[in-house]
Amino acid sequence: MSDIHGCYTEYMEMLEKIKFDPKKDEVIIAGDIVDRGPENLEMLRYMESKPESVAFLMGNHDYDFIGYCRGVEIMCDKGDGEWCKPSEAYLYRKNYKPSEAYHNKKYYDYFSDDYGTVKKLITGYDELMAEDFNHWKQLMCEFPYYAKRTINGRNYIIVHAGYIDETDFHLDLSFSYPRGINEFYIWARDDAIIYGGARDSTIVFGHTPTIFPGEIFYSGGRVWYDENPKKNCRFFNIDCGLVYGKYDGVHNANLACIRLEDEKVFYLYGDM
Ligand SMILES: [Mn+2]
Repeated sequence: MSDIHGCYTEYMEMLEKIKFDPKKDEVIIAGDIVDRGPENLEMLRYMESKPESVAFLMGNHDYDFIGYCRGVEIMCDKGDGEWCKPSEAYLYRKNYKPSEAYHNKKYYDYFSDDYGTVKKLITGYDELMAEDFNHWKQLMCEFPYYAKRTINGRNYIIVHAGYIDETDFHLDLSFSYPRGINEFYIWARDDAIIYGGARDSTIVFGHTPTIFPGEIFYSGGRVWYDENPKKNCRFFNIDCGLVYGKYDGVHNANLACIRLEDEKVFYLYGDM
């Protein structure tokens, strides 16, 4: 699965649907567990619980969230080696009055929080401590950028946005991804299939939802598939844009789960 984006309930419904058994099965979440959706804390607590036989991979939203967590730490630093509570940080900072709390944009100078996730966490859950954000940061820093599995003789590479071999990561690509190949793994769009892939492999990725007409991966909210015969490489884009349908009303959005043994795709909505 990929791109859960704070849709914990739907994620759990999918685990039910596929009858996930951690004693026999493995679930790989191909990045982006937070942002956009409503249940970010539930996803973060789930990650913290280190669920058996569940692998988390790095997504661009997880990567950014690491930075936001660092921002919370800085915001909460009282300067005496202690952290204040995030919800009370304004009390400890010069030039901030309680009335300026969360609604004051200056308060957020410490991190960008592009999707308001941190703001919702801090304002919605008074019990959260700076230590929680520190812990999430540490756990997410450990997320690998891709996973490789060989199943029934097929080589699968699971990654958030796109996979590329280091030998194919040319100089001109480094202008698009100046921070290096890890940036390709979590940010690639069309490049995922134009330059990406790997010989004799199947790439399973998400990141760009298949629900927006006109985009290269458009597939009407179904899993998108293509092949590169030159590399004997196959591509599955499994991000069917769940969060856009659930909370932005986009038609045909879905959560997909691909079972690699037989490449059967399970959809949360509809049974196609
Ligand atoms: Mn993404």
